[in-house]
Amino acid sequence: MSTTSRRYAALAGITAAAVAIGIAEPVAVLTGPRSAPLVAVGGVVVDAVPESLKQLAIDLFGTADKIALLVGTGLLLGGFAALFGVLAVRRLAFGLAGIAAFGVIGVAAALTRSGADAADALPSLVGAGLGGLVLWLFIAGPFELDPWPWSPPTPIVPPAASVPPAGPVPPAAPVSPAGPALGSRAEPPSAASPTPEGLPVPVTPAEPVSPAGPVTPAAPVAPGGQSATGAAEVDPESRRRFLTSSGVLLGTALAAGLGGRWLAGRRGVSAARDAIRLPAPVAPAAAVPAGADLSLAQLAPYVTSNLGFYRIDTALVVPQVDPDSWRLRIHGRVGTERTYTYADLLARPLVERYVTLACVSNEVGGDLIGNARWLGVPLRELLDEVEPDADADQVVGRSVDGWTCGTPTAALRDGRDALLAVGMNGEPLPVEHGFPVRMVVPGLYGYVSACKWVTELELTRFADFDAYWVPRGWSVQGPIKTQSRIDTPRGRNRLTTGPVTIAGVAWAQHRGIRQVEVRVDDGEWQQAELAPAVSVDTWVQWSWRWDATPGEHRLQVRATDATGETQTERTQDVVPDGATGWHTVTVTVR
Ligand SMILES: Nc1nc2c(c(=O)[nH]1)N[C@H]1C(S)=C(S)[C@@H](COP(=O)(O)O)O[C@H]1N2
Ligand SMILES: [Mo]
Repeated sequence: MSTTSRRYAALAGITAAAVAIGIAEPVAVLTGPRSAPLVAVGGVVVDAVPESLKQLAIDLFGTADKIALLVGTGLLLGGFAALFGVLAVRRLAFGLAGIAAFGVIGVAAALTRSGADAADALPSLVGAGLGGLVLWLFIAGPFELDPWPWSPPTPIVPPAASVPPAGPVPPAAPVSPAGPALGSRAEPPSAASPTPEGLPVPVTPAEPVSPAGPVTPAAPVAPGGQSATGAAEVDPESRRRFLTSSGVLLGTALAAGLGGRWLAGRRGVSAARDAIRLPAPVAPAAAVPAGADLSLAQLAPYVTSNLGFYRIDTALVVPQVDPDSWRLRIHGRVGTERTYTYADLLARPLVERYVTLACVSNEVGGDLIGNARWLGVPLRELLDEVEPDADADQVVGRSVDGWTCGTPTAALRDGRDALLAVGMNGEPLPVEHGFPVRMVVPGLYGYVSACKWVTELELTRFADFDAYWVPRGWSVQGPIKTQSRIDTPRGRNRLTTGPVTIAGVAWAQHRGIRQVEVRVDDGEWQQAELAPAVSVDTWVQWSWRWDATPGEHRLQVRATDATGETQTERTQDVVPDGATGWHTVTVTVR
C-alpha cells in the first residue's frame, strides 16, 4: 500500500472512531455518563492499573491525573483507529472487526461498572454501529476514493481473473467470495489486535456492509490511470468528497461529544445543591483561635477553601447524586437494619467540626491534605441505632460508584468526631467532595474512612471483606502518620542574608502536635513556634526565625505528636500505609 493510501486509510479509521466516541456521548446523556465508552473503559483502567503507575500519574499530573488519562486514552485510541483504517483497506472485514472488538470492550466495560444495567451497553453499541458505517462509507461506500491509491502488486499486471476488461474497477466490487460472513465480523482480529486499553465501538448486526464486501489488496488495481510511480491516480472529485465528508464527520463527532458532555453537566445535581439550605448546627465548631493562621505568603491557610481543597478519587465523571432520592442503608452484622433519607439527616441535631483530611498518597512535603469545617451527623449515633454485632469490627462505606472503604468500627464509636457529613465550610458538600453525603473520620487516611457519595454502611468483619484499595496493595488499617511540611521558603525563592521566617504545617490528627523542630544543615534541632489550633483533629502552623547566611542551605523539619513520638527520619514510600521521612528544602541565600 502506498503512503498516500495509508494516510487516507488512517484518516478514515480515525474519523470512524471519532464518530463512534462522539456519538456515544449524547447517547450516554440518557443512560448515564459512566456508560460513555471513554469513561467506562477509562474507569476499568483506573481500577486495573497497578498502584505504581497510578502513583506515577498522580506525581506527574497531580489532580489533573484524570484529564491526563483521558487524553492518553484518546491518543492510544487514535493510533488503533488509524491502524484499523489501514487494515480496512486491505480487507474491510479486518477494519470492522477492529471496531467491533473495541465495541465489545466498550460494552463490557460499561456493563461491569458497579450499578450498571443493560441500557449501559447502548452508547458503545450505537457508537460502534455508526463507526462501522463510517468506515464502510470511506472504504467501500459512497465516500470512498476512486480508486484507492494503490501501490500495484508485483508484477504490475494483476491476475487476469480479477481485472475486468475495461473501465475502472470500483474497489467496492465484491471481490473475494470467500470473504468473512456477517457473523464473523464480530470476532476480534486475532493476531492483529493488541489489547486496546481504552476503546469503545462494537458493530451492530444492522451494519450496512454486505453490499460492498471485503476488498483484497490484490484486487482493485485500476487498469488505467497509473502514475509514474505505479500508483493509481485518485480522481480529484472523489478525493474532495473524501476529505470534505471526513472533515464534516470529525466536526460532527466533536460537536456531539462536547454537546453530550455539556448536556450531561446540565442534568447534574448542582441546581439541587444550590437549592439546599443547611440547618444551623446544634453543636457549632469551636472558633478558630486568633493566631491560628500566620497568614504568610506560600503558607497553606489554616482553613482550606472548598475550591482549594485537594480532590482524590477513582471517579472519572463526578457522581451526580440527587439528594431527594439519596438513601443511606446501614446493614450487615446489625441488630436492626435502617435506611435514612437526606431529610432524615438534616432533621437531626447536627454538629460542626474542623477536621484535617489527608491522603495516604501524599508524599513527604506533598499537598494532598486540607482542613475544613464539616457539618454532619455523628456516625456513632447512627451506629448505635442499628446495634452492631459485637464481632462487626469493620464498617464498609460504599459509594454510589461502587468504591469502598473499610473503617474500624471502634474508630467510629470511640468518641472522636466521626461524621456523616453534609456540609463543608458552611455550604452543602461540593459535588466533587461527595455531595450529598460523605464520611469524615479524624485520624484516618481518606482511603479507609472518607467515603464520598456514600449510600451504604455495611457492618462486617475485616476477616470477611477487603475494601477497594486493600487488594491493590494498600494497608487494611490507615491511621494518619505524624508529619510536617515546610511551606516557606521554597527552593526556588531568592533569599537574602538576614532574618528569614521558615514556616509550615504539621499534623497528627486525633493525637495532636506537641512540638515542631527545624534544623539547618544538620545543625542542632531548633524549637519552632506552634500556632494555636482548634483541636487535635487539625493541622497546626509553625514558624521559626532563621538568621540566614550566604550560601546553599538544607532546611529540615520534624514533628512530635502529643503521645511523645517523634516523626521518623526513615524514608518510606506512600505504599502501603503512608510516606515517612523529614521534609527537606534546599535554598540559596545571597
Ligand atoms: N467514593 C469515593 N470516595 C472516596 C474516594 C474515592 O475514590 N471514591 N477516595 C478517598 C480518598 S483516597 C481520599 S484521600 C479522600 C479525598 O477526599 P477529597 O477528594 O474530598 O479531598 O476521599 C476518599 N473518598
Ligand atoms: Mo487518599
